[in-house]
Amino acid sequence: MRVQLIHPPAHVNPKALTALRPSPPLGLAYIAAALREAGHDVSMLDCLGDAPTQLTPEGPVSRIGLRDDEILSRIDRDAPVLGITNMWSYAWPALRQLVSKIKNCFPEKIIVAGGEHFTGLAEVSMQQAPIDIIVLGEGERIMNELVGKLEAGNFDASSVDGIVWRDGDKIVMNKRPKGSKAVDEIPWPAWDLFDLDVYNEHRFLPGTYMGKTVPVLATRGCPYDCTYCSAPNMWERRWAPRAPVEVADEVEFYAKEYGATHFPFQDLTASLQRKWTVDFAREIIKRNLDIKWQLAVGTRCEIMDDEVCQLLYESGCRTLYFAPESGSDRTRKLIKKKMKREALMSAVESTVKAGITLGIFLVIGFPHDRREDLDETVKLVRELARMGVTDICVPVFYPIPASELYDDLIASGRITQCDATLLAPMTAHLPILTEERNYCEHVSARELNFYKYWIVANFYGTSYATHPELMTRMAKNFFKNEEESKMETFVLELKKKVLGSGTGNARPDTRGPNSPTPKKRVPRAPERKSEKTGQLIRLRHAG
Ligand code: B12
Repeated sequence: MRVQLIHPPAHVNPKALTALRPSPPLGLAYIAAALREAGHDVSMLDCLGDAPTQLTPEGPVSRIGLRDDEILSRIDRDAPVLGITNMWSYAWPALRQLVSKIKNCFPEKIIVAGGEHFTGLAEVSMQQAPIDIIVLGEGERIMNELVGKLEAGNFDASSVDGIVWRDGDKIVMNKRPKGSKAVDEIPWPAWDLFDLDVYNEHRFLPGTYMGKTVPVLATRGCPYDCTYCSAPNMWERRWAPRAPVEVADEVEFYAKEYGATHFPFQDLTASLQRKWTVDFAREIIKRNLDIKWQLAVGTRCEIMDDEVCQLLYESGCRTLYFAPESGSDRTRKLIKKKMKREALMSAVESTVKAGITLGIFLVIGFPHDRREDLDETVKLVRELARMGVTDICVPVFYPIPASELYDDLIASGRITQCDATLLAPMTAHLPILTEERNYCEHVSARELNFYKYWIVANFYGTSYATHPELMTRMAKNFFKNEEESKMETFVLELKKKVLGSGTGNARPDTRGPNSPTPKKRVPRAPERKSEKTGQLIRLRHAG
């Protein structure tokens, strides 16, 4: 069957104080690869990659990418199924308008949606836009079963586990299949359907930019149940690692076939098992690949001792982020972080000693936070700075759909299911927090603003006073346009804003509705054979 997948435009808040940049949709690239392996004819409409410098103000945020009329003109007339992704709920208010326009123009097409947002707010999304089917959670197996059955005709939606569909006016949610541990069966992402050179050129990539980049994923899910995170709903509380050899094969393939030298991992938490982490590092070292990599989204710290960190550094790992979220034992307990202070401090020591750039993720203003909790965070960041930590990130808490705290705040009536709530992540990095965006019961927005800047000043003040070499490095990198830390990324993004990187228009549509795959740079991933059976590795259906 012919399927067109759509990567919507990105949204940024031009006033936000953040180093975050859009990035290529790894999840959608996996869906494309799975559909292609099942024999379907897949094309990709990359609304960001096709207009990376086209900035369109849309209320409090700005869109980067194609405008709606340009997107509609690029819809594949011959594809009966359109698949659309959305990872971030803050993008939904804009995206639902686009979905409605697509359905108005192409009422006969089946719109299938997937991604973190749709998994967290499936019914709401179906009520607010003419989506036909939502695939919940991990999508490869469910999407293959769905499209296979649509192609076979006589489609019975109730027979596909893990989808939400329309039965007349009713919205029906089928039961979700159990997540599979057989992650090595999943075909490598179809990066050949994207122009990753464009993402590299604009540094639209996760983490700090350290050279020609391809994002990768080594594991799926996370066994923890932190109250502010939606991962338990998205992936169940499972952790499924790929075989270290498999991940190294993929990295080596991009290094050899695309000349990539940098690999940000998008895992929720890759370094959960000491043995897996050591085996992976040794696999990379054995292959003598001249690469750099990082865990761009944060990872658990418990296994990080001297031996592990030295091996990681030797294998090219240059940046890690630990996420204690707070210096307060009370807060960490209440958010179920299950991270002991001793484990954190010893991991920090080993990581810094190995020469790996370390950043720390913190959050202030959790609903239960008190001044004394925030004071603990102030003390913690001073100590971390003295120990050689390079960066901190301190957004003010905002509720994420399908997380425990989100449901609590809805239940208590503190928030309602509305656009303002969804847009909260977009305002979390604004210079000043206002009371209506403050979800903390014990500390006012004015005080939280004070604490945010007091924590940042204490960290960077102590850091540069005790590690002046970090300032010299930043100055050097500023002129070389290089970045080795979030602060350096932030400063370079400011430079880009001030010097103006120039806004451009959409790239010419090289695809014409009838040419499925345009010329791309990353070659198509090879077919893989199982070492044991010699058989081609194939994705088997769920259940
Ligand atoms: C990597 C990551 C980042 C990276 C880059 C993300 C990127 N573009 O790829 C960075 C660090 C930039 C980032 C930033 C932020 N992130 Co983030 N991020 C993640 C993380 C940890 C992993 C995403 C990932 O790669 N997963 C692996 C792939 C394979 O999974 P997937 O994308 O979900 O795709 C699968 C399914 O969803 C489904 N699927 C996906 N698309 C489609 C389409 C179809 C048609 C179908 C059928 C199926 C399908 O199938 C795929 C394969 O199984 C997720 C948590 C998670 N999902 O695991 C949080 C997460 C998405 N991030 C989150 C947030 C809030 C943010 C920030 C807003 C935080 C902040 N305030 O700054 C910023 C926003 C940045 C921005 N640019 O605007 C929240 C979003 C919650 C929500 N509902 O909005 C999440 C869920 C974290 C959490 N649990 O709270 N993030």
